[in-house]
Amino acid sequence: MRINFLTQITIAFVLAIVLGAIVGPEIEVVSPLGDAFLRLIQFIIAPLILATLVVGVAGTGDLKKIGRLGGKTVAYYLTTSAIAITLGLGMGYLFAPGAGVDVPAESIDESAAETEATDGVVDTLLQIIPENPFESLVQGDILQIIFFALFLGIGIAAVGEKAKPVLQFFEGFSEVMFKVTTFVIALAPIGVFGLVAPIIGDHGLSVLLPLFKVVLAMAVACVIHLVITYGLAVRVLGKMSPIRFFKGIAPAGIFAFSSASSAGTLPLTIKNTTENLGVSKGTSSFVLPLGATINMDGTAIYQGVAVLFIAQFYGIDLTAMDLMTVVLIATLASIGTAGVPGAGMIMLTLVLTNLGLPLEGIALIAGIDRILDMFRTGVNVIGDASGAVIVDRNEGFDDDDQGTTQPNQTA
Ligand code: DAS
Repeated sequence: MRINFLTQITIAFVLAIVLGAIVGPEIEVVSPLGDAFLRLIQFIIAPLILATLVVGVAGTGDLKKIGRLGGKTVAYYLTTSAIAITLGLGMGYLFAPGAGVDVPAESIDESAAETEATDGVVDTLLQIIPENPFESLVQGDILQIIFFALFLGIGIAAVGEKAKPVLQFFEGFSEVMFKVTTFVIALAPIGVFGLVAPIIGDHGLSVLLPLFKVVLAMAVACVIHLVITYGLAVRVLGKMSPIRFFKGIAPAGIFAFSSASSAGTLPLTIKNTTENLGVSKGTSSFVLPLGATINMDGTAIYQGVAVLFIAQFYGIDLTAMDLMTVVLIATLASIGTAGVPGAGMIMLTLVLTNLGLPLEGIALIAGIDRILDMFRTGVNVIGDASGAVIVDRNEGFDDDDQGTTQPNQTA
């Protein structure tokens, strides 16, 4: 009998709590299982981002022809993602899920707690430009890899036919990395057990209380983002009643919440936007796959809530520069997050690494990651659909009978 992933993770989480509470600090013996899982999710980040981002950008075809549409779509998606991460940080401060948990100082890895001295905004932004992209890949400098992938994708799209073999390589590589990601995520129950049990063994059951506040902070931030950000956007930019929008996209939203996979929901997202929201097939088949690849507002919210929870849990104060770094990285990271279950947790290691926060913090929320993933995927998918409505109402594509696409007039 095959136990589904959610049940597996739940069993692993409960088992870790029970055994951690019974055995106590000696349960530390299972921690290599957790360390191995953390290393696994770290190793797939660089190739995953490179592949999915190159395909996401280049896959939109000849940018010259649809530069304006692509630019508007990406601009809208990045704007809502930046709003989302700011919301997540705001709720993280409001609910302060990790505050007040007294973690003995010796359990903090001083080196991890040292956040790099920031040299100011200009230097931080300059650091994104890679001097040698292959060195960035070797070093795993994700922001430089994202920068490299964006330009590679644009270059492939601009060259067109001659670059087809390159695009095909990255499309194949992207599929391979999606598959490897699902293999790694399938090991999550073992990883969760190896990560959570030692924490309970060392700190006792009281460490679980903040988790309820994490879910609450996540849920409130998601509802605000859905109602305010998307409600206003479809009303003002999409000239559509928010009630009609949410009713029309509800089936895809519910499936996304249940499946925790944007990619898996994509066919239903396209069906709902074309049949219920009047978006043309030309626009939906351009904007939605792009959105499923680069637009992950729910994941961006999660990064904000999770980063603050972990920083508060370990008693690390984040500076304003750190918060700006989180917004930049989480917005860019949400571009490279694959639309598969658990991908957001993989991206969290990238944000934590860049901030110098302890990766062990992931263990604290790994056990409830699937619950958080349901919220973030639901928002991801509804955000993609809001982009399709807005782009279609402003400068979408009509499927006319010559098979070409003509921008349709504002409704
Ligand atoms: N589950 C991912 C998705 O399908 C999002 C995430 O893991 O953050 O959108």
